[in-house]
Amino acid sequence: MSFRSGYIALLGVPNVGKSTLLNQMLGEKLSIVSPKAQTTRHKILGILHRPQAQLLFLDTPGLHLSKKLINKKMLEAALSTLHDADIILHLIMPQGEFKPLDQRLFEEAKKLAKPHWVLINQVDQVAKEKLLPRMEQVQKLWSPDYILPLSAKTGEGVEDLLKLLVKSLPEGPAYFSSEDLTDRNLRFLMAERIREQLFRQLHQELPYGSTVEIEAFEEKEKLISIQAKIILTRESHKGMVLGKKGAKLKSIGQKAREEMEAFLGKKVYLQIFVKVMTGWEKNEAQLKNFGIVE
Ligand SMILES: Nc1nc2c(ncn2[C@@H]2O[C@H](COP(=O)(O)OP(=O)(O)OP(=O)(O)O)[C@@H](O)[C@H]2O)c(=O)[nH]1
Ligand SMILES: [Mg+2]
Repeated sequence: MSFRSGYIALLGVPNVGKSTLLNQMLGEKLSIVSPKAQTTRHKILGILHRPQAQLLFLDTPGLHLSKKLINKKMLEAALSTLHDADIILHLIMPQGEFKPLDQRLFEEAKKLAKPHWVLINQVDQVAKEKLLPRMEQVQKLWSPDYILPLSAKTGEGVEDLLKLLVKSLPEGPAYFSSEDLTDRNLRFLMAERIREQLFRQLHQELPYGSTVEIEAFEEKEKLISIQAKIILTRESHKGMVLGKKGAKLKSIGQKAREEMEAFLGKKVYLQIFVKVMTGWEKNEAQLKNFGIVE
């Protein structure tokens, strides 16, 4: 059997489960996940190594229309992956209305003549009888190359998807060495773990006006020492991030540190500072600086 490889883009509206699926396929928590929409802000490559194939997954920000610069840039970043992809995985919910961007995604895939697979995710959330009508609806709307029901959370249907992907990828070399999990560096991945806690532990709009930068990452013999900065867009948010007597920040730091230790397999000493930078999310140069714009 010949070796196969290629890029596989994970696309869909916010919260549908793209990052959860990426992690499930990799068997590793690479991308951050939260119940809030628009958790993922950057295009993230996740590499799955199989004996006869290398699958290069691109996790993307959820497709969402907004006038805000940061959201526009996130949408651009997501749609740009269409050009790199050999296969487009379009995730949808098992019930509910489609969004205009679902239709747009289908049209873009067609325009580019790329394989368009529809994944009905979160099937653990609905009764089995609901799946057939959903599949028929998708078939009528887009007649995609495949329609696969699965659950990114439980893993149901995921191995079948992987087998089909391996068969469908073009013949090609291993582009990355066998130890590589991603093209992102550890600083990025650790900053993401703090951002995940901001999404999980802060309310309403607060996480959307925040970002995280790693200022120092120092590997010592027995531990890794990390210094991070949470950047907020408004002074009034600082108190909410710190919480009463600093309790909220402590809890964010604690959980982020546990996640870091699980990923790095080493003890972590984490220090977090909070800084206000007004309007960073409206400034293209800053968005570039934080890696949201390439
Ligand atoms: N029950 C169930 N929940 C799921 C499944 N997949 C994802 N979720 C949950 O849905 C929420 C969103 O998951 P994410 O993986 O962050 O979704 P996403 O598409 O990456 O979202 P954005 O990055 O915001 O675009 C989380 O609370 C997940 O635990 C699934 O198959 N079943
Ligand atoms: Mg995501």
